[in-house]
Amino acid sequence: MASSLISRQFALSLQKNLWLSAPACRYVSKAAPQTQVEFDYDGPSMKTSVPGPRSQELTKQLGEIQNVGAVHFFCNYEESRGNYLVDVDGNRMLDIYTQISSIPIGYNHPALLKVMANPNNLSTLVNRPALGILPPENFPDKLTESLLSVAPTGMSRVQTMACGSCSNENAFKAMFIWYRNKERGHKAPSDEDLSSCMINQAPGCPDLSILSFMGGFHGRTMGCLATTHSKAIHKLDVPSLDWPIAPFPRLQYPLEEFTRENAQEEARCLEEVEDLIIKWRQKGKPVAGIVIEPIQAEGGDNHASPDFFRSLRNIARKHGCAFHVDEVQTGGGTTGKFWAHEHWGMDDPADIVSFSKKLLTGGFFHKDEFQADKPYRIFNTWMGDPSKNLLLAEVLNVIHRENLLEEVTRSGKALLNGLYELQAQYPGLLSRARGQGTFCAIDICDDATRNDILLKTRDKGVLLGGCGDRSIRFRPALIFKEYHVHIFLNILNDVLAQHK
Ligand code: PSZ
Repeated sequence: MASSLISRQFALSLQKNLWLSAPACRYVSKAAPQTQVEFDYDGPSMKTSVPGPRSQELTKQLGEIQNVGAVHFFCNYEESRGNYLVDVDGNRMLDIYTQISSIPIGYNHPALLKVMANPNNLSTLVNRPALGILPPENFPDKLTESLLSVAPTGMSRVQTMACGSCSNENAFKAMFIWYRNKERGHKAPSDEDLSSCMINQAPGCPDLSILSFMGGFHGRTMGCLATTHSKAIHKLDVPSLDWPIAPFPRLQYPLEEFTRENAQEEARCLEEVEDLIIKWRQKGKPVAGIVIEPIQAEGGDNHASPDFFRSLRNIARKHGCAFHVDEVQTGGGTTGKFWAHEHWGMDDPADIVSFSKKLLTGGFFHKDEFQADKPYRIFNTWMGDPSKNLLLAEVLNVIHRENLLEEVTRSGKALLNGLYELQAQYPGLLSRARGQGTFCAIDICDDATRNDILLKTRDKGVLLGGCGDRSIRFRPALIFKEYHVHIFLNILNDVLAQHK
């Protein structure tokens, strides 16, 4: 009885989403400027403080089943539209966090609902294949239409995966396989290789390493976790690997005002990278690959200059290390270019680029030589999800049709300028405003104040996230326009004024 009720409710909600299209939304007139988001609401609307009573009730219920310590509140995804997330207590919040930076074009975008409602797509939604062995007929075409249309320079191959960690984990394996094949002169593995790997011993399981950066985040699975250095709570009690960790530049902002000091800091870090590569080779644990985020996200929105990345890429090449750029959080247009590494202006930016979040499917692009030499070496059951490729193809159409990268650049400028102004107004509270596109952040004087500001802005209808020790980060969808920036700045200003 209960299950039939749930499935009926589910069917009704699907129907409502697919066919009745957004009864509660406010459609702006067709004569409105192009930059309006047509399926958006017109502003936040708060009925209770957050979490409201219904959220609290549900948290208690879920608490009987799972750990709910991280749950902020429960959502009503049917009523959420565009830049606004609606919760189960009827609060409507301007969402500048977007499910940890993973909603590309807002909630319930009509173009995506249409893809879902198309009967031709039903079999892709219903039958999830084991893509590595039994892909559907349209799979090569769909990959070409979606991921390959945004392939980074020099890369025409892509492997899809289910999530960001899974993508990085497999990218690391691809780098190790590449490195060992190089060392073996592309000959077949020896019997000793094959027997020793079965008991986790060299030479089959070689002592190779991946160099990562302090403050980096690359996921929570065991291999990725060895390269994640953003918070102790992620790593505590989990055995790890003796891999080198280089310092990531700690720059001063605004970057234009501190070019000399920042160049010195970057040179210091690059020198350390080369030292570590040499040290680990001498230790018998050569560095097979270097992994880095274009902007360290979880670790506190730490930036580095295009010069830093160009030099780092050269160091990798010089020492025979693969260069893996983790664009899980920076990829998909939020910095004003589709990939953040495009800002470096390089012909050969990377060997591997991993993605997830805004790309809807996880995966990694790679150069031809990083394709594993044999099938089943980079493999798992699902290896992605074709329904996500369908949605991604449509997301890319919308980005293109609505010039969303230009829009991101425009609203990003308005956001950063607004943050600069607030920082000048509240020098004791705010500092280090920084960003690229709408991928922005600002520091608050301390952790407790940061958390207090996050709660107060949420109660006034703006959803933000923290990162690092005391930063607030901004991660809106690509349809976040200048007028959304102004709604947000006014609310933040009110919260800060009360704080003074
Ligand atoms: O607390 C967490 O587990 C979080 S909070 C934000 C993330 C994870 N980001 C995921 C992420 C990322 O930002 C970068 C640069 N690389 C890899 C990952 C891992 O992706 P998922 O979470 O999909 O496994």
